[in-house]
Amino acid sequence: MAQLTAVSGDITQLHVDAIVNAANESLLGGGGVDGAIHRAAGPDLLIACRKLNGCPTGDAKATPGFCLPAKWVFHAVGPVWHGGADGEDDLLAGCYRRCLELALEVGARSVAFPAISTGVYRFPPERAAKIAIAIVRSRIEESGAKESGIDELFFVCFNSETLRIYQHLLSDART
Ligand code: AR6
Repeated sequence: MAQLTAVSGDITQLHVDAIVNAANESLLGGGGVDGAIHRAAGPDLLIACRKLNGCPTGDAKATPGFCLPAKWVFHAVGPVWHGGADGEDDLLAGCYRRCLELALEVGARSVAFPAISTGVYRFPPERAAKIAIAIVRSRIEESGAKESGIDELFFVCFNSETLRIYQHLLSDART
C-alpha cells in the first residue's frame, strides 16, 4: 500500500521519480509552480512540451525532468474555478487519475503532486484536497492486493494553509 504524506516546500527540489506540474492547456509554461518547474528543469523542458501539442483540461501528459532531480514531469491541466457548477470537480479528479495512470505507464514509484488549480485558477483549497485524496485513495484501494505500482505519494504544500488542510484530511481515515 502506498504511503500518502503531506509535505511543505518547493516541488522542484524533491528527489522523487515524478513530479506533477499544474500547467495550462498550451503546456508552454506560465507562473506559479509551472514557472518554477520550467526554470528548474531548464530550456529542454519547453522544447519537449512544444512537441506535445497542448493538453485538454482534466488530462495530463508526461515529459522527462531534464535538470530536475525528478526523472519525470506529468503536466496536468486543472480547471479554472467558475463557482463549481461547470464540471470543475470532475475535471480536477481527472488530472489526479490521469497522473496515477502515467505513473504506472512510466514505472514511477514515488510521485509528488502540487495543489493543482488552487493558485491562480482559484479552486477552493479544501474542496480540491478532498478530491485529490479521494482519487488517490480509491485508485490505490482499487488495485487491492495487486501491486499498485506506487510506493510513496507526496502532496506538496506551498503554504501553511494548504499543509494544514492536507494534514487534517490525511489524518482522518474517512476522508
Ligand atoms: N512547489 C509546490 N507548490 C507550488 C510551487 C512550488 N514551487 N509554486 C506554487 N505552488 P498555481 P493553478 C502552489 O497558480 O492554480 C500557471 O501560470 C501554489 O501555492 O501554480 O493550477 C499555469 O501555467 C498553489 O497551491 O497553479 C496555469 O496557467 C498550487 O501550487 C495556471 O498557473 C497551484 O498554484 C495554473 O493555475
